[in-house]
Amino acid sequence: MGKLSTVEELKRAAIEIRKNLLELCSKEVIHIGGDLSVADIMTVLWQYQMNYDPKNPKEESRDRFILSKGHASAVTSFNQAAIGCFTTADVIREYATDGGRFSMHSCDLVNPFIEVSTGSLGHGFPVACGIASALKMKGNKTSRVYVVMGDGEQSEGSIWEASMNAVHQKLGNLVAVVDFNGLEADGTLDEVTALGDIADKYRSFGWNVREFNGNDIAEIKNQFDHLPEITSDVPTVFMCHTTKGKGVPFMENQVRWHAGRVSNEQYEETVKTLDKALEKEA
Ligand SMILES: Cc1ncc(C[n+]2csc(CCOP(=O)(O)OP(=O)(O)O)c2C)c(N)n1
Repeated sequence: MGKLSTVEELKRAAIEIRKNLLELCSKEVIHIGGDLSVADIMTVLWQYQMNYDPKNPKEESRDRFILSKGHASAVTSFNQAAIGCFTTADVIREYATDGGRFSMHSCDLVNPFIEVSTGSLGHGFPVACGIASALKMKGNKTSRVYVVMGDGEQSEGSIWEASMNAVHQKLGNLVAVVDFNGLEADGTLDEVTALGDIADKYRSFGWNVREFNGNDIAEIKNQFDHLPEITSDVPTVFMCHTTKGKGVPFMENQVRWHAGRVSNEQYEETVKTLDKALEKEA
């Protein structure tokens, strides 16, 4: 338990996260498609990149994490479990129970490892920009603010208002991640609200844009390794091309698996697939 350092370790950790997600998904409805698409990014972020002490979640020098696509709460919880915030068994036992710490959206009232409650799309990103701005004003030079968004979420107007302000405020301590899986809850991006070239939009607003495969652990790690200085003047956005449902063949690129629960047979089949993937990485 704790921080990992190599691509090989991180690849195995991401498969373990997927196994945990599927176990939970055999008991409860979760947003499995978008949890799986962002699983590799979240594994590298939580288990390698972030400066975060699970024993002291309010330490001033910590990195901040905001899940703007708040429905990906399960993949967040399992990664927080992996670094020791609580246990994986806690997440599975308490998920969606009355008063429990874990549910379909993350809540800061019951879970001290959540900076800000999210779930209403388009809200987490402006809050993250505000936190980054406040840290900068306070002269904090140790903390980055990481915020994870969906690509469908980019159709919220608040995203673009905040993205202009982040450049205006010179928030070099801000790292935004867009989980670009091409699907929303009800269809493809182009069917719901076509957004054109999202990366180009950020570029035109003055962001440092990095576009890469968000299911490639080595590439994700490489991009985190080469972030600009926290004290730089330009915010960074990772435009991560991913596959919704990644790692579970019958879920990949299927709108139907935005959210759901798997049958016992589907669960058994998936565990075999993921165990084979683990053997390959051994
Ligand atoms: C303001 C708001 N409108 C609608 C929803 C319902 N909703 C939950 S997830 C989702 C689709 C989001 O798509 P995307 O951002 O691409 O997430 P991903 O596909 O990665 O899960 C929608 C519309 C919401 N949570 N908030």
